[in-house]
Amino acid sequence: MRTQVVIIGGGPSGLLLGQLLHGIGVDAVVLERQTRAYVLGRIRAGVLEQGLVGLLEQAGVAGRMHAEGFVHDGTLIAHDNDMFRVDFAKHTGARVMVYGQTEVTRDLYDARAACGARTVFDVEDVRITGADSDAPEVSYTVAGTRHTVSCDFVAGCDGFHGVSRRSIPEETRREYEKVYPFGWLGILSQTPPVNDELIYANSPRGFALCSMRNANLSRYYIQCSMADRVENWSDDDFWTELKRRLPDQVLSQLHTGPSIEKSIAPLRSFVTEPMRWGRLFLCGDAAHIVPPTGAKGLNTAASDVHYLFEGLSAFYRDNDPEALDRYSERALARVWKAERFSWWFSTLMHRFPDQSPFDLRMQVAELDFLRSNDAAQRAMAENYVGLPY
Ligand code: FAS
Ligand code: PHB
Repeated sequence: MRTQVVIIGGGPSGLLLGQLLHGIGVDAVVLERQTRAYVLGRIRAGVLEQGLVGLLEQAGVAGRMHAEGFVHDGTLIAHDNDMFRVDFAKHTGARVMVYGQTEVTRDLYDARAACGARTVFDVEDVRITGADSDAPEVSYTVAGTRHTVSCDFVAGCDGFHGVSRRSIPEETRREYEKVYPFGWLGILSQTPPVNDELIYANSPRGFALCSMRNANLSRYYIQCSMADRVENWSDDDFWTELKRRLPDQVLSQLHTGPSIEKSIAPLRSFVTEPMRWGRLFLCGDAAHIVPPTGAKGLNTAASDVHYLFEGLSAFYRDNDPEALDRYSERALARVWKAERFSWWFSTLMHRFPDQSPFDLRMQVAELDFLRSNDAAQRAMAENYVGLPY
């Protein structure tokens, strides 16, 4: 088989890149390890930056998002049994879109199927050869048969546990990692959201987040121990603990109910450099991970796709490799700013096991500064709605 771009990974990064390339007549095949249903069964991000909204519009897959998503002008920060609001629209003129990653991925899969673009599911043993040549190849097995695809470029969109990053020689890679000493226990419940905007809470018992997917589907998270297991948490235990972490003023609006999904996610910051090796380009979680506190994971994958799409467009349209040659530098400049914001917000909102009394006073001072200072709120708002591409 032959194509122009092989995209490894059928998550949001790979699908968005594939849809944008289709829009300019560049042929790409997506290789996905799982089934479509499995990919769509994963519950992940919920907040889209303005940049990602724009890319989905550019890809022609923004219709359902605009019809069913929620535009949020700000968010609430809860601390010491009180809350204050950070007004994104006032400080930046921009907003965010609350629309689940699952729905973004569903819309992208539907669009890909509708335009007849090739997606191969259930692939195994994907291998990249010749990435450091002008004729890379990707081989894989599906239903017991081995296949090889020759191409111009390979987009490694296969997430943190994928094969692409590991295909770059170890001596070429520089990796940076920070593992946080806690995780997030998240549930999805068919209940009305507790508030019409998100609530991020720093409480003496730990972090909590109140989010949503629609008027009758809520997403909640509480900080939990790394040793915690989902089976240790009944729904009642979860609701009881969540209530202990939220201000009294919202408890009367909290609707509890059975969880339809419950999972624990570890928190880490991770970056690999460079994000390019020859004709292999890494996108999204294949290259970097952020703690979900700042809602930057999916959104930083989107900016990678933007830069890579710009490079591939210039190459195929004008035979100009310059934007491809600058891909890693441009993507990493924004990746590190997303890493910083995610680290800052996670450090501000969580309780760390080894926190000293001085550390706690620093958190209180930072929260008071954010509560009372326009410049501090503007800095947070600019990062939250998404720094420019
Ligand atoms: P993805 O991991 O989504 O997709 C990679 C795809 O590649 C997967 O479908 C996988 O099956 C496939 N793949 C892997 N190896 C392969 C191989 N060898 N061959 C072929 N295919 C292969 N971000 C937020 O902003 N907010 C959140 O609340 C949030 N919560 C998260 C919770 C969890 C448990 C996780 C893991 C991540 C969370 N994230 C969150 C981050 C998440 O949204 C990612 O940033 C986003 O999925 C990145 O998209 P992709 O880069 O496409 O990677
Ligand atoms: C979510 O709705 O899943 C969500 C929202 C904001 C975050 C993290 C997760 O910072």
